Order: sequence, then C-alpha cells, then structure tokens
Amino acid sequence: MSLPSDFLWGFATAAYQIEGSTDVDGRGPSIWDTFCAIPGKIADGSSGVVACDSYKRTKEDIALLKELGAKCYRFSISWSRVIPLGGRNDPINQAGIDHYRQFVDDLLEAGITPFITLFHWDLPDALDKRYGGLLNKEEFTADFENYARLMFKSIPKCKHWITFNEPWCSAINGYNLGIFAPGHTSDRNKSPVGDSAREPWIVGHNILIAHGKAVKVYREEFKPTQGGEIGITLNGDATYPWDPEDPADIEACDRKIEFAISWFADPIYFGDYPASMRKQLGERLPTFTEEEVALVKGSNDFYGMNHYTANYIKHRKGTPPEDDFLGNLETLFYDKNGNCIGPETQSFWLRPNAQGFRNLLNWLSKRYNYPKIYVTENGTSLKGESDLPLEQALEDDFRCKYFHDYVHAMAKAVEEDGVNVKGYMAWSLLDNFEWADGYVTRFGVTYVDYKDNCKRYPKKSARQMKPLFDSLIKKAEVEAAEAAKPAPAVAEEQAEEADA
Ligand code: PNW
Repeated sequence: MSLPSDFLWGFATAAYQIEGSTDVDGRGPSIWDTFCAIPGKIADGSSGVVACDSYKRTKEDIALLKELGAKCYRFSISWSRVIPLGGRNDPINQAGIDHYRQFVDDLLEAGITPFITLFHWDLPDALDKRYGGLLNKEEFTADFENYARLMFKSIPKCKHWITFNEPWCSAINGYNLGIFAPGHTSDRNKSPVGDSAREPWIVGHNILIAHGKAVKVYREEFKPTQGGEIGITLNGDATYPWDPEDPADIEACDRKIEFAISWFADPIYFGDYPASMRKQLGERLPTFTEEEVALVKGSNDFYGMNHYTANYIKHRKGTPPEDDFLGNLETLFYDKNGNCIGPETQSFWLRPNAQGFRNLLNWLSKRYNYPKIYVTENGTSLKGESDLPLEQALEDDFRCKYFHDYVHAMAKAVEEDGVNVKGYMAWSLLDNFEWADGYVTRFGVTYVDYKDNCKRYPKKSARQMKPLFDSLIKKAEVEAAEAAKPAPAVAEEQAEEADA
C-alpha cells in the first residue's frame, strides 16, 4: 500500500475527441473542424462530427464512470460552444455554458471529482481567421483570459482547472510538422503557410502568457472564494542514452526533456527558458519581459503530467537544421547494444516502458522541487486493435499490463522516491477521435462501436482499474494510525529513556 488515502484516480477525455454534435446548440466551428475538412489530413478521412456522441450522452458516460469506480474525471470544454466566435467582444452562448454546468453538477452528484481542461487544442476557428489565433500575443492572450474568466465564474463547483493541454503538441504538431490544426509548416507540399523555424516558439510563448493571465484571474478573482487549484498539463517522454558510455548521449537525454517539458516548465517554475534552448535557438526563441515573468513564474498550483512512452537518445554532431525542435538529437527504439525500448503499439510514437515513467517522475520532481503532480493522461493503443472482432477487442491484456506496470512504477516513485503524485487519470475513458489518426487508433478502456450507434462496451482494462488502485491506496484509518505512531528513531530514544 503506497498511495495516500486521498489519492484520486479516474479517466480523461477531450471535447473534440468525444463530443460530436459539432453544430448543435449554437456551437461555432473550431480549427479542428476546418482542418479535418482538408483532404488528406486525417488518416481515415474522418472528423469529430459524431465522435462518441458524448455531448448527447453525458448521463450514460457518468453512469459508466460510476460503474468503473472512478473518483475523478478529466474532460475539456469546447471554447466555441460557450463563445462561438471565441473573442472577448463576441456573443456568449448560454446553451453551451448550461451544458457544462449541468455536466459538473451531475458528476458531483455521482461522487466524481471534475478536472476541467480549458484548452485541448480546439481553438475557435474565427480567432484563427480573425488574427492568426495562437500566433497573435495581444489578441489571443486577452481572448483566452476572457474565456477562462467566464468559465471560472460559470462553474464555481469545479475545484481543479487545467489551462492548456500539451502546449508542445499545439506548437510543434500545429506549427512545425503541420500534422495538427491549423497545419502550419515550412513544407510547401503540405501547407501554403507556416515557418517551422519560428512560429512554434512564438506559439509556445503566447500559450505561456495566456496560461499566466488565466492563473492570475483565477487566483485574484475566484480562488479566495472558490478555493480550487489551477495548473498546466505538459507532455513528455522518458529518455535513455543510446550509448550509456557516451557522455554526449547522456547530456542529450536531459536536453531532449528540456526541449519538450522544460520549454514550458522552466518559465513556470524559474521564470525563463532552459539555457540549452536559448543556446540552440538564439533570438528565434522569444524573451520574457519583466511583466511576463511576473505572470508566468510561480503560476502552477500543481503540475499536470501526460506521459506515454520512452526513447533512446543519440546526440547529433554539428549545427542542427533551423526547423529542429528536438535539441539536435535522434530519438530511437533500439540502443547501441540492440536493446529494444518496448513492444510496438498502434501509435508510431508509443512503446511501453514503465521504468521510464518512474525515472521521469524523479527527473521532474528533482528539477522542480517536488511539486504536487497529477498524472492527467497515461495509456496505450494496441497494434491492430481495430481489426479485431468486438469479443477479442474486449480482452485487451496488453493494455491491462500497461496500466498495471505504469501504475506500479508510479506507486514505487511515491513510496520509495518521495515523489508527490496525488492523482492519476487514464487515457482514455472511451475509444475516440485520435486526431490525425482518426478512429483507427483506439486508446479507450471502453470499446466504442462506431458502426452500431457508438455503443459502449467496457474492456477488461476498464474493470481492472478499481482493483488495481484499491490494492495500492491506503485506507484512511491505516494511514491515520501510521501517522500517529512515533517515528522509529524517536521510539528508540523513548525506549532508552524509559530504560534509564
Ligand atoms: C495526447 N506524440 O496527445 C493528447 O493529449 C490526447 O488528446 C491524445 O489522444 C493522446 O495523447 C493519445 O495520443 C499526444 O506524438 C499526441 O508524442 C501525440 C504525441 C503525444 C501525445
């Protein structure tokens, strides 16, 4: 038993990936609606128009969460449902607000703690068209602040807020590789617009400022009366040196994490970008004004951690190309000695390696002085899962092993390494729209039958979660008894005193 008695566990989703109903009740389009409409951008030519139909099935989804024993649920708000055009002078859509308010009431009624993500990549399309969306610092940060304030005011019962999900993905996938909306890249075969060497760093900077502004609003205008907490969710993979004997590979391992995670976390915890990024990117990496430092530094009540996989890292020699975003290194699945990082999944970037999770929890905790961590996503796809008949897909032993190993690695990090993890949300409650992969890649603990009215069937992994966490979370009575016991050293001293 190694997790604290107040430990929260549950599942995560995101609006565009599950809701569907994209033009219902006054919702405006997001950049993902627009992106999906461009031929060739989504593997199976699909979109989030129907997805899991969750907008219309909130009661059913909550019943499912309850059935699985979840204590918390992380979901995101579709900005363009509540402000269809997105901007601070644009009309508000009361139907959208009422939907999410009701959803939070229903979750609480079911005894499930809501975690709300304000931005899971689905920017209102009007803002992209109006002023370039995430690229426009003044406009975007002011509009995000306004949207955040509206949500804090509208849903006072929510006590856990996440400003942004994985800004790395918005910046790199959206503005360097062009594989996510809005699809900017320097590669003119893929997009007529974009500058992969510059735009991602501007977007990252603007997201940090927008995050800082929203946190300031929450802390000054809502936290004193509502008493909740707010943070950002960052993604990042674990790293191992390709050649464990080569100091340059060992150094590259840290640099890889700095380019992925510390890009955002260093400004939030220390007030500036990592030196390794400044060194490689020079003036293409924006600088923080004093006012911006004041906004961003210290702006996390908790660290939201999304984590899936690990890589072997091999340093590169010479000057990296201008569009490099990894830190002048290669990410590999095999090391110098032919060891493999982990088995294949349906996602080209994902191979399970649970020890890496424990290592990264330690890396983050040491660098950022043991912050409170919520694991806001962790999970896996399965190679070929979509080709299986339903009955076989429900026996997802590979996913069961993944969750078992990762959750145990996390529990060890808490118990033995002193890492401060307070919650864990598996990705995902449901199979859903996996962005550029469409519906072919499934991440759910619940099978969604897209051919039969999105019927839901919990897989083996869904049922495993409660017993898994029950076996690791301390009972409150036991924990209280332990806390009341004097520490062993003190007990010895007392015994000696008694002897004397
Ligand atoms: C996360 N990568 O995205 C997202 O937050 C989820 O919406 C998504 O469905 C889930 O992970 C599974 O993919 C990622 O290429 C997308 O390393 C891509 C990467 C990592 C995370």
